[in-house]
Amino acid sequence: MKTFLFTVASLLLSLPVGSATKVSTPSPVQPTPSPAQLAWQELEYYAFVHFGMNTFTDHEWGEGRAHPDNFNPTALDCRQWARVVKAAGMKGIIITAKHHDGFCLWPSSTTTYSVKISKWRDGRGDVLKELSEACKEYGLKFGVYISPWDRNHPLYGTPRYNRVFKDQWREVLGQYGEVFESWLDGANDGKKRMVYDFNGFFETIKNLQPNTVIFSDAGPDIRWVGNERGFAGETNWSPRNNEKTFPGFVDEKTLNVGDENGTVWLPAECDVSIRPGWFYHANEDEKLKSVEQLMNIYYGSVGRNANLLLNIGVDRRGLVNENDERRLMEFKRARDEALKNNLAKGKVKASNVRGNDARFSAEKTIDGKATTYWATDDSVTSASIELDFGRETEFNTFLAQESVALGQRVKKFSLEIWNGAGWEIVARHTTVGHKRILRFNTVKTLKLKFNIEDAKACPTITNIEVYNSPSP
Ligand code: FUL
Repeated sequence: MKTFLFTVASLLLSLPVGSATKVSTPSPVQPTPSPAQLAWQELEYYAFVHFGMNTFTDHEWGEGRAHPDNFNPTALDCRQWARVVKAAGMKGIIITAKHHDGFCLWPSSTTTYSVKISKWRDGRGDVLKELSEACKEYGLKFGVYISPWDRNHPLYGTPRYNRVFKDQWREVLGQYGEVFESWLDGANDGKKRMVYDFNGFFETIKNLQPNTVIFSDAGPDIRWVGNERGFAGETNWSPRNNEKTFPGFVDEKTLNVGDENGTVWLPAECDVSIRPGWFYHANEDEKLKSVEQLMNIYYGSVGRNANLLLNIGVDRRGLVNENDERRLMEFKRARDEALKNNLAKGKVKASNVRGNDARFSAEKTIDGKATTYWATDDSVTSASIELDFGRETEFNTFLAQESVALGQRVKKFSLEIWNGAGWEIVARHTTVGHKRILRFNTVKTLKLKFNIEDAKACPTITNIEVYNSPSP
């Protein structure tokens, strides 16, 4: 009996109290991102550049018959692209190294249809070399899109073309330094249909650059979001059931939302053009998306657990067009203004803290550190944190982030404000993921409550922010 009491007493004494305890970190919820996928998610916003023969023939889908001499930028300057992109707050550039017309922007040995045969710089020009060097200089990531559909190559439509396509990846991934994202679609010819060796393509790519992330409609690393409007689903899971999908799979409904119980980590990327078309057309100079549209796109992509790949116009001079530059900078200013003054300061407490351990306290959501997070006990999958501003505070924007290295967990959450007598609901939604941003009519309150109403496992919230944006 004595021994029993002693055991109980020592058990009680060893119960977690304050920061002295050693509760374990939460186990990951599968699937989880690879280090390359995690690093990719941090980029959030980067540029797509469609530039090539179509720029000079005023086409969107060239047929691969325009003479190579048509490609002749008068003042190509990739450092100008990099300067603009950097100033716009974007983290990298993905270039159409080859679009469907088959024209290669690098001197390829796999085709007779490339810069090598054009009169531009007497056939000695190499856009990829110039761009990759400019990206390095400006601290930007460099990425490439090579279209599998090739309307020029004589072997297209035969199995031998698969080798050509792999060789194109070998050339591009082998000579220009690190490629952060390898982008391809499943585009195919209506008549000369190809059976693409996608697995072989992916293997070739990964052998050359193990850290690149491969984008396609079906991954293997990044999935298409299912539309070219720039919007992920309100619910957006990075996990995905990918067995039945393939590059060329275009089911917006499922691509847009992912799968709550998906077996692979396959986060979404939103590709959208600042102009109506992907390539530069002078007659679209007045048709760029407005700042308001771009802000909606930003909240609909980065604000919904996706990355934003915004396409900009490089014109026939080989420069980012003035109209695009101006709009990009206006968009940057609007974003900076909207998310300038983080009001998430004050006293924060949680309904449950994992093992009562300070390492997992509610404060971790407002400490500005990406490595720390608030977590609950394993048995707790609905919990809330309460932020007391200390004075009446007006806001219209709320941002939350999960520590997705441990898997995406939150299934349902809500936001409430204190109205003096009770809690009033402001918003109720589903997923959070890497980043979730909510906008609502301006409210004024002393405190807010972020409720995780349901989660796959104990929530791990790394960050919350609150803003009073001038243009919600
Ligand atoms: C699609 C292409 O068909 C369009 O021309 C554009 O390049 C877009 C980004 O991808 O698959």
